Order: sequence, then C-alpha cells, then structure tokens
Amino acid sequence: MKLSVVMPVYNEAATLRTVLDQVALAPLPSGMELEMIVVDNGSTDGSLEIARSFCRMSQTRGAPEVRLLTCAIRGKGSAVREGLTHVTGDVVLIQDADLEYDVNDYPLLLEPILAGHTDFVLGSRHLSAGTWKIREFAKSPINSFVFNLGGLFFHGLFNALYGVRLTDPTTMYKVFRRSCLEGLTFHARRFDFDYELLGKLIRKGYKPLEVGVNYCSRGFAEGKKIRIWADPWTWVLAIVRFRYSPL
Ligand SMILES: Nc1nc2c(ncn2[C@@H]2O[C@H](COP(=O)(O)OP(=O)(O)OP(=O)(O)O)[C@@H](O)[C@H]2O)c(=O)[nH]1
Ligand SMILES: [Mg+2]
Repeated sequence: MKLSVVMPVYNEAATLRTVLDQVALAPLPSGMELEMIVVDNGSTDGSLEIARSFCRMSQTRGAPEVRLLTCAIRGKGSAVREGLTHVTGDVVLIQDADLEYDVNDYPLLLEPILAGHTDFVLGSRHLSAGTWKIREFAKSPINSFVFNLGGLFFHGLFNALYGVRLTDPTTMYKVFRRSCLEGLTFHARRFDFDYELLGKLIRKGYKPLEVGVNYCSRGFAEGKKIRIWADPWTWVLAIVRFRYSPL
C-alpha cells in the first residue's frame, strides 16, 4: 500500500519546511509507503527553493519519495489537480502547506480505508471541536464570526443539494482511494475545487466517512490565501454547477 500526499504551495516559506518534515515523519499504518507530491505555482517568497532543497535532501537520505511540480495556472485547485495527475499511490491525501491541521491524525484518516469500511474519508473539524466555531483568528473576532457564519451557509447549501449531512465539507483532509478518481474530469482552479472534488466523488457514489481531526486556524496576517470578498461567489457557483454538470 502506498499513500500519496498532494501538497499545494503558494508563498508558504514560514511553514513549508516544518510541514514537509512533519509529513515525511508522519505516523502511518504499518507497511504503508509514502510519496509526497509538492505543487508550487509561482511562489515569490522562497518556498520553491525550500521545497527544492527538501527534495534533494530526501534523495540523499533515501527518505520518502518527494516530487516537486510547478503549475503555470494560479490557484489551489489548479495545483491540487496538477498533483492528482501524478499520484501513483493506492490512497490519496490532500495536505496544505500550513500548520492548521495535524499529521498525527493520518492513522485515523487512513484506517477506515485500509480496513475496507469505506473508500473516502473526510477529516471533520467539527466532530472533534464539539462546536461549529472552528475558526478563531485571535486578532480579528469579526473575521472569525464572518467565516464561521459563512461556513454554516455553504455547508448547508452543499448538504441540501447533494443529499448528504456532512459536518465539514470543506476540510482540507480529503482522503480517498486513487481509483475513486477514475473517469472524473475537473475544472475549478481556486478554492472552489474543494466543492468540485467532493461533489463529484459523492455523485459518483462514494459516501464520505467523517472522522474528527485537530485544527488550529491561521488568520490573514499569518498567510491565509482565501480572498474574503472574491472567493465565496465561486463557491456558490461551484456547488450548483458541479451538482448538475457532467461528471
Ligand atoms: N500551488 C498553490 N497553492 C495555493 C494557492 N493558493 C493557496 N494555496 C495553498 O493552499 C493551501 C491552503 O491555503 P489557505 O490560505 O490556508 O486556505 P485554507 O486553509 O483552505 O482555508 P480555510 O479552509 O479557510 O482554512 C496552502 O498550502 C496554500 O499555500 C495557489 O494559488 N497555488
Ligand atoms: Mg490553510
């Protein structure tokens, strides 16, 4: 069994090396191999060089296989899509290059798939927090409130249209068998890809199993890339469009 971790990176020099080290050393179910696919699209803060030096180091140490890709088209969705076309593992996991989530949750996320209970797992930030208030930006309670309220709206709309009852459809931790992607085509380029990937997997018949994960949100001062006024419209469009467009 091999796990492919796909990591989109855009200007994450502050956290990238730590995350790369954490993923390389992440606890995995016994016998599981690891492949890391890092996708940068035009970072200007030295992230590409950090990723390059990590790749070189991993080759000399014989650590997990690390591949560095660059993607000409901007956006997290474009980067993840590029990464997905290169995965060779049996199971795929999407991992951001910030420190909001905890790689120690990998075994929890992988076990239901390895045990054959499901082909698709989501790491829910709500199940473990026991509350819907998942984002707490210390210096900006108004932003936290807007994000959390918006989250309720988008999650509700998604659940209603796709006939599911997910607590956290937009979690970063989407983990699935590579074979689930067969026959699917993707179009979204930014954060709307979250909805496209999830929606299409559900429409293809894969019902996600949610497991609770750790989460500690970062704010805009710490490098969050979502654009508060520009991105939400793309999410509404994506939720509706990918519900009815061909798979
Ligand atoms: N390659 C690439 N990666 C990106 C781009 N925009 C964001 N990312 C990466 O996508 C990941 C998530 O970005 P964040 O800004 O933390 O957004 P988020 O965590 O999904 O936002 P929340 O769901 O609100 O927590 C990070 O690893 C970013 O570096 C981009 O244009 N290109
Ligand atoms: Mg993040």
